[in-house]
Parts: sequence; C-alpha cells; structure tokens
Amino acid sequence: MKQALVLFFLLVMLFAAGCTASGDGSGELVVDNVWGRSSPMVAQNGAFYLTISNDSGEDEQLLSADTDACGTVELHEMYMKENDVMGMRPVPGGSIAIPSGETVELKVGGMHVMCIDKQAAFEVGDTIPIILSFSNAGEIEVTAEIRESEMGGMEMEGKMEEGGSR
Ligand SMILES: [Cu+2]
Repeated sequence: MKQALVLFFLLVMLFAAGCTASGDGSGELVVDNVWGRSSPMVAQNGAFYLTISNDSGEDEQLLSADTDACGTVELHEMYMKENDVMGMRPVPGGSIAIPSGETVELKVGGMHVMCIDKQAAFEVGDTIPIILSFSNAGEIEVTAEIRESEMGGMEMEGKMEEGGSR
C-alpha cells in the first residue's frame, strides 16, 4: 500500500519534470514564415528570410545558420551607403538579438540569412532545410520554402522599399 503511494509520487514527479524540460526548451521560441527567393543557378548568392517570436521568457540570440544548400551562410543586415545606395554586411557582433517577448523579422530590405555560393538553383516550391543555432534554445531545424521574388530586383542592386531607412 505504502509502496504504491511512493510509486505514484515518483510518477507524478517524473511527469512534472518532463513538463518543465519541454517548457524551457525550444518550444516557446517560434520560428515562422521561413522562405527564400527563387534564383537561377547563375546567381551565386541567395537570401533567406524568417520571423522569430521569443516567448521563452529569456533573451535569445540567433548565433548562426547553416544549410547544405550554401557553401557559406552568414547573418546579414542591409545598411545605407553613401549616395542612397543600399549595401549589406554581416550583423554587428555576428548575432541577432531576440529580446524576451519580442518578435524579430528577417525580411526583404532588412536582416537576412545570406546564402553564399549556392549549391543548386532555388526554384519556386523547393524546400530547403536550415539549421538555426540559438544561444539558449540550441539548434532548431526549419524548412525554407522558395517563393517567387516579390520585388524582382536583387538585394545587391539596392532598390529598397520606402521605410527601409532609419
Ligand atoms: Cu546579404
């Protein structure tokens, strides 16, 4: 009788521990709307975009991204060079902060996951697995969907939508 009670409590504790473990993991960091632009093989580089919502209760950082589809992957931001020309460069410090409770968008004209030395053409409908490394949540694998480029132009050519300046 007593043993059954002890067993019961052990099970309850195990269950509770299981809940806690899944609660402070990657479950509350939500990566959404992962996509990349279509581009032919002749284009050496590409870019991926995504939205990260951090409800984990802790500040997060996106440290890096990796995928077999690219020779090198970097986290980039767009910035204004002289003469109203947009350029891009690795994000300061090499990582992207996602403060607790906030949503950070990597989007056209802003921050992006830079794909250098593409290993294949990116065609509309293709899906590309990407591994994102976060400071707390660790590695999260997401799938980017290749979509039609909304603006036709390339990041490099600097035709950015209004509001891209600060
Ligand atoms: Cu870039």
